[in-house]
Order: sequence, then C-alpha cells, then structure tokens
Amino acid sequence: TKTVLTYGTFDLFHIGHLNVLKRLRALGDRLIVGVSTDEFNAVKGKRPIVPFEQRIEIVRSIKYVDIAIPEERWSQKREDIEKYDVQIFGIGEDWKGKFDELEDKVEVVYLPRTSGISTTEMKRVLSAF
Ligand code: C2G
Repeated sequence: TKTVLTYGTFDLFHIGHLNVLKRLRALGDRLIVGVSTDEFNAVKGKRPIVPFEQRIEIVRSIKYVDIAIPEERWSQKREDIEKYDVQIFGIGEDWKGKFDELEDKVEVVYLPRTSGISTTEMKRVLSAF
C-alpha cells in the first residue's frame, strides 16, 4: 500500500481543507492525517475556535481520510513516517520547502492552496456581524 501523511489544525473545516485531503488521498491508497491538538496549536501560535476532540472527529469522518491521529509536536513527523510506513508526505504550498528534510525517507509534495477561503478570512467575515 502507498501511504500518504499530512498534518493540520483543520479549524472550522472548509472546502480548502477538503480539497487538499482529496488531492492527497489521490496520490496513494491510504491517507493519514495528524490533527494539531489545542496544546500544539498554542506552540504554532494558533487559537482554534473548534476544540481538538471535535476537529479530529470531523477529519476522521471525511471519506478521503483513513486514519486521524493527534499532532502534538513538530518532531513527530519522522516517528509517524516509520510507524505507519509512509511513502509520501504532503501539505499545502504555504509550507513549501519547510519539510524538505523528510526527503531522505519519503516523497515530499506541496499542493496548491484553495484560494478565497481560509479560517482567518471566515473569522474576519463573521466578526463583522
Ligand atoms: N489549506 C488549503 N487551502 C486553504 C486553506 C488550507 O489547501 N485555503 C490546506 C493547508 O495548506 C494545509 C491544510 O489545508 O495543508 C490544513 O490547513 P491548516 O489547518 O491551516 O494547517 P496548519 O495550521 O498549516 O498546520 O505540522 C504541520 C502543521 O500542523 C500544519
């Protein structure tokens, strides 16, 4: 089996998240998604609106996702690559170049983001009401 791995916060799940998961799943035959815990989001400088337990349950319910795991620290990517026998690491191109050091273990792909949608933009629009 060809296993694909990615990570993200997936707050206020939207079409941009769906598109990247759909595209990543199409690169192999199993997709594993690490969902950032609330504590790790604090490390990333993010404060999600939706609590971790709900964000991971939503991601787990997406038909393109085979396994959803907690993402607790930057350094777990290598462990997860070994643990799940991953062949491809993929993520949106906002991270372009940031995970190239994984290329000794896996193929690293950066996919185009979906324009016109982001959690930040959604918060801004909602705050106008
Ligand atoms: N994304 C996208 N298009 C958007 C918004 C997001 O393709 N309009 C993608 C991002 O590129 C990422 C995924 O959706 O691949 C999840 O986005 P975030 O939840 O913002 O993830 P992030 O906080 O960047 O977490 O260790 C890696 C980090 O945990 C990544």
